[in-house]
Amino acid sequence: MTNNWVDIKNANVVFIMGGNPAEAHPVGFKWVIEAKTKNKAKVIVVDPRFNRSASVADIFSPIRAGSDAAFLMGMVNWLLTHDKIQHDYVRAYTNAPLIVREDYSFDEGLFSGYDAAKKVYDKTSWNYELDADGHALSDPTMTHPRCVLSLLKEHVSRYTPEMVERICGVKVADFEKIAGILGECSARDRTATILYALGWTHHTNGSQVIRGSAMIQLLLGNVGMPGGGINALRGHSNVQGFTDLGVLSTNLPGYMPLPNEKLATLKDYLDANTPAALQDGQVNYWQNTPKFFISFLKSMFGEHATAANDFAYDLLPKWDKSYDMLSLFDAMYRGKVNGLMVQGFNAMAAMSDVKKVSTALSKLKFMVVIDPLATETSNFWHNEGPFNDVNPKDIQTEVFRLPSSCFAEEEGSVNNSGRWMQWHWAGQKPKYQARNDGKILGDIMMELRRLYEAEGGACPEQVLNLTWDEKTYHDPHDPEPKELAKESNGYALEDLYDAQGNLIAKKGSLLSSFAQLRDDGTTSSFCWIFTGSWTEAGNQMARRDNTDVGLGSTPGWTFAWPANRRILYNRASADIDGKPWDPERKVLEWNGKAWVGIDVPDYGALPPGSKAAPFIMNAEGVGRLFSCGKMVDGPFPEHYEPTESPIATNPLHPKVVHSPAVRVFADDAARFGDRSEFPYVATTYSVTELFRHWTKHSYLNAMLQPEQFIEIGEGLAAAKGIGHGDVVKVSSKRGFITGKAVVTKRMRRLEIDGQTVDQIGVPVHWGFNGATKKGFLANTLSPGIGDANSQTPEYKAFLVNVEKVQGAAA
Ligand SMILES: Nc1nc2c(c(=O)[nH]1)N[C@H]1C(S)=C(S)[C@@H](COP(=O)(O)OP(=O)(O)OC[C@H]3O[C@@H](n4cnc5c(=O)[nH]c(N)nc54)[C@H](O)[C@@H]3O)O[C@H]1N2
Ligand SMILES: Nc1nc2c(c(=O)[nH]1)N[C@H]1C(S)=C(S)[C@@H](COP(=O)(O)OP(=O)(O)OC[C@H]3O[C@@H](n4cnc5c(=O)[nH]c(N)nc54)[C@H](O)[C@@H]3O)O[C@H]1N2
Ligand SMILES: [Mo]
Repeated sequence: MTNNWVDIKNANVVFIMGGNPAEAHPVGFKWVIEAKTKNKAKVIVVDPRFNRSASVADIFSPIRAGSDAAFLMGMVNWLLTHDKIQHDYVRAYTNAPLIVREDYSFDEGLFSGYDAAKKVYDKTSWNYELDADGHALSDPTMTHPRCVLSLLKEHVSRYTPEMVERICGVKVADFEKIAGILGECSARDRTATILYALGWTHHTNGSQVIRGSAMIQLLLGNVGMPGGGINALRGHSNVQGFTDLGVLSTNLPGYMPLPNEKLATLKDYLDANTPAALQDGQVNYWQNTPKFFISFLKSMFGEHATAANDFAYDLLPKWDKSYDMLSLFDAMYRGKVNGLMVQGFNAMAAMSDVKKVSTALSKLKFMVVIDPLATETSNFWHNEGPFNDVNPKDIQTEVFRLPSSCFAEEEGSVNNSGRWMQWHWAGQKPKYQARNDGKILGDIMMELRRLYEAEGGACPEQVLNLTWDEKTYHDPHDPEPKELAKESNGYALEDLYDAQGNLIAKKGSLLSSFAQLRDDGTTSSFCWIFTGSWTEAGNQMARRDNTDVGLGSTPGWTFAWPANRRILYNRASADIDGKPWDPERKVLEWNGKAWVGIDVPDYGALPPGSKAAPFIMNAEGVGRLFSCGKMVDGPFPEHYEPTESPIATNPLHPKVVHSPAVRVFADDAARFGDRSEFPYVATTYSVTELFRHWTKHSYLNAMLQPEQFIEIGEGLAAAKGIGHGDVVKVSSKRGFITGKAVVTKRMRRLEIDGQTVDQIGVPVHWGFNGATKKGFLANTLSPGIGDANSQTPEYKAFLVNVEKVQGAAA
């Protein structure tokens, strides 16, 4: 989230699309209700289903799953053509005035630079035209034909309300009503918050959908504002911490990339990841990459990281290609992986295309599962009849189960969607043979260390030089969460002085701010964005002062990264002179000498009038309506049909129907179905009563939602002779599942491109283990293809058929 849960109460409009917080975030949803009741906020829900969030919304529109990019680009077009944008904000704080290179183009579904043979884009042309200093050319009048605003207008002009209706099935009247309400938030004193989650991310163009929403918020002047922002409703209670700590195959902590094999030296890495400012006078915060990265290396390798050996850069693994889950399981499927460690992950249930996953797991030599429960993954080799039709004799994989504790049995921090790092304490000790994850990993690590010490082997220094040792932890077999938390925060390794020669941190003390980090090996920090979370003043995450300093902000409650900032880009809540756009919604104000207000200002002491713009993490300092360099599938979002589409074409450009930059694995094309055999759109989602695939092991939850159900609209049910409670078989090209039919008005028929389209709802929680009824895994149905940027599987738009199972008892 750019903002935080409590801040939702400050919104005038709550726009919920691709998320269902009433159901998946029922506690946080109280802030939506607060906005509605106390702030008279309008709540809008756009979802394939009339869901529990929709039940308290002022406006609901159904939409075809997988068509959100068209809706959002339609919204951008509507805001631009109706002049509902915050002009001063757009001119000063976005890249709308910047001029794009002459060789950039978009034609019939393809951006410039496409290599059809390799199915990848060369992104060179997706950039600004630069002057001799390397700064982007700009036209403050925003009329230059190649300024971002002009190109954007042209790009979205195809997305008329009629085109939105044709692609999404959203009626023109509904669309215009929603656009009218959002458009009002271009006023300085009105804000909309956007709440989204998996309904946007689980698509082949999911990242672009989210960019689309960010573009709307920039045009409305809502980023940095209380009651505004782009707010991802994060999943597992600590999945925010997961990404913060870089637990993705090509990432490092603090949103730094893990080096790839082309970056052979420290200098190569720093050159590639330390941007130069793209406009004069910008903060360009990533210019500090060397400080963050070298402090990270010091935290990893301690005294073994010296200036003379490039701070042990050589010991850091380098990636050759992404090892995202889809490619890892594909490699396994092709017999290229020997062993797998699975920690807190139920791959059989959670990954798409279960049949491929179980085939993949059966080709391993061994698998170690660290989990408190016996899951479908640790039991993948069990023959469960129709639900898991395998022959254990065919499976060679040796499975080891290491029982772990659960979150309530250990202390630590949990980072919520609003970036609040909240410390919690263990409720009880792990029972029986279960151990905390730190203890399990500690024992494995120390055994590896012992073996490398005893036997040597290839590059033993990668293990032996790590700071995972007696000097760092009281017991390296069982590092304590508080030791790890302090390591993340970071230490002064020498006495540190500021430019005036004042001592700012004594050797060995905990740092209080990432501004203290150095690139000369005198500081360490495992995750620079966490610096300040555990200082010499104590554990800042354990603070529990809930004094409201205004607008619901409680800076004394826990610690929010970065720097305890509660609203990111908060400098943008004030105009270029430092006056709040809306005096009623004052976060910061320039009082002539300093920034004062209720939040930590985004760029230190720089006064208004300096050239620095609020989007300090971008080298150009402004928010990007046109994305340079980062996205792999285009600088503007574009609608592409899902891999399995219910219509024959892409109404926008029939020559390029699907995302041209999406990755398809060799054998998988044969695993995709088409609309002649599988005419209905299926989407998947969660229910409140179950959490993913684990609370089905608890009897109370199992009683509330005992078995798989399938939501089917009344029209389709009538046409197929399906009654409420009948057992139905839902099949895709990849397999079938059965479940009880819930025939409901909540799923409506849509008109898409002149054709009737029915959608089917498949909640995802059941399987063949646990206290619920034994059943199929919903992901038997979903395809193994992912978002072009993030590789998140396309769980939420694929094709199925549905039939009543004759003779089955209701
Ligand atoms: N009770 C409970 N709470 C949970 C979880 C749980 O399992 N149970 N899981 C947690 C996790 S890990 C996560 S990531 C979050 C997920 O939180 P959410 O993303 O809110 O959960 P979902 O139910 O997957 O999907 C949200 C909505 O997206 C809609 N949708 C499906 N396809 C599309 C589409 O193409 N476009 C649009 N606009 N909407 C679509 C679905 O109908 C659903 O209403 O919830 C967390 N909270
Ligand atoms: N079709 C479809 N598929 C989906 C989704 C969807 O919406 N539709 N949602 C996707 C999303 S957003 C997510 S996050 C994934 C979820 O995928 P998973 O994370 O695989 O799902 P969980 O069932 O939450 O599995 C987590 C496991 O962690 C174990 N566990 C709990 N606490 C601890 C602990 O302290 N230590 C250890 N070692 N283990 C612990 C639990 O027992 C459980 O087995 O599923 C994805 N799959
Ligand atoms: Mo999730």
